[in-house]
Amino acid sequence: MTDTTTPRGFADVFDTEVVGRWSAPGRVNLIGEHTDYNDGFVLPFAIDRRTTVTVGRRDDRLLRISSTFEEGVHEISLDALDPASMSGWSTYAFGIAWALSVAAQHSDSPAFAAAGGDLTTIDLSTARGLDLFVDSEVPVGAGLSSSAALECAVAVAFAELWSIDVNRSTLAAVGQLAENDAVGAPTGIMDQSASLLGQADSGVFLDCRSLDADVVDLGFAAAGLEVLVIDTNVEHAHATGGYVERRSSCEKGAAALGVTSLRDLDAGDLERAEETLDDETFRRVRHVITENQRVLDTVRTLRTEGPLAIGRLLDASHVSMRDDFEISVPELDLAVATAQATGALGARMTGGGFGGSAIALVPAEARAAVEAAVVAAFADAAYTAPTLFTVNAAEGARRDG
Ligand code: GAF
Repeated sequence: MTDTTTPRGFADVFDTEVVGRWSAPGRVNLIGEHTDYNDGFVLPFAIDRRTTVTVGRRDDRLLRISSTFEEGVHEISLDALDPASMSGWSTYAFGIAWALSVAAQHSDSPAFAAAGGDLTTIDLSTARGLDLFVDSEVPVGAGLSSSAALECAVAVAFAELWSIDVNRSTLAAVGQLAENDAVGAPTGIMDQSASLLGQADSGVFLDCRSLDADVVDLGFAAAGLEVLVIDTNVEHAHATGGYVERRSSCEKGAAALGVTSLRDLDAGDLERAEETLDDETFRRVRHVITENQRVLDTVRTLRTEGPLAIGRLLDASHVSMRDDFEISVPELDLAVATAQATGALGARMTGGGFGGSAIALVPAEARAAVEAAVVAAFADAAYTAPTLFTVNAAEGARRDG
């Protein structure tokens, strides 16, 4: 009799020999939302939920991929890497191979230029094909970057197996290129950077213009704090609607104010922005300006006073996203307000918005009460039950075996 509880594995699908296993984490953004594509600051951390890819080497030029979450095998030839012929979830993996193959043509793009390195050394012309089997603990659609986790696990596997010698910022830029031009989502570079550069118990403080990344000790456990994720189970998407619109509002605001990007503005420009822009664009711009400042304030506060003092910055970030950037939804607002009212030091939605997850920074002894209150509030409002779990800051992409 078949044991239906055993998940499918590499050997159920492929007959090549396994040469290794690589994994990459999802991320929680502690603070700094919609600032990455404005050349601004972000402070995400990699989480202890990972996507793993088990790899076998082939003798031909095919990339084949399968997973625990969907039966069947997707395949593409390394001689015909073209986003137009990619579809579905495998685009995140095949898109990385495509982005590596065209990276040198993008060497002048701001991300590749900032990342540095010689992209002409990337040569897939003699690379052998691979069989890839994916398993993931990162929930899809929860705003925790399941797509970046897959991209980055595959990217580090490809880099090692195809002897591509580039730094991790360059791999993040490769991931962003795949997401933008193969998947079609005009996202920034935060998620791939967090997944590639994360370290245990630390945040990744990234300047998205220079790509300078600094490790910031979060010190949550030592302060008796936990990060509670409240996944609203309202699914979000980046390739459509609101995300795209917010990005164009920011570009419009920057152009009207005569700067390359909103990063070039600070609180001293708010009055001029209000006089120059229509009300909606002004509020989008104000979010980005104030959010950049909150990232800087959070990093400074973590380094001086410690994590017990950052709650009000998380709360203020949520208000800005709710009222100025307008990317929250009632379920996220309820999760945040309930957590704040029942013991969280601070709470905010995390990620692109329009659904997905909120995070709450809670004293360990208050966690059960916060969880119970959030579940009850969702039931009272007749919302779909949320999924709650805690996360720790974890190591970025790596070889596991
Ligand atoms: C999504 C995007 F992928 C990121 O690049 C970032 O813009 C984020 O939304 C909002 O901060 O996760």
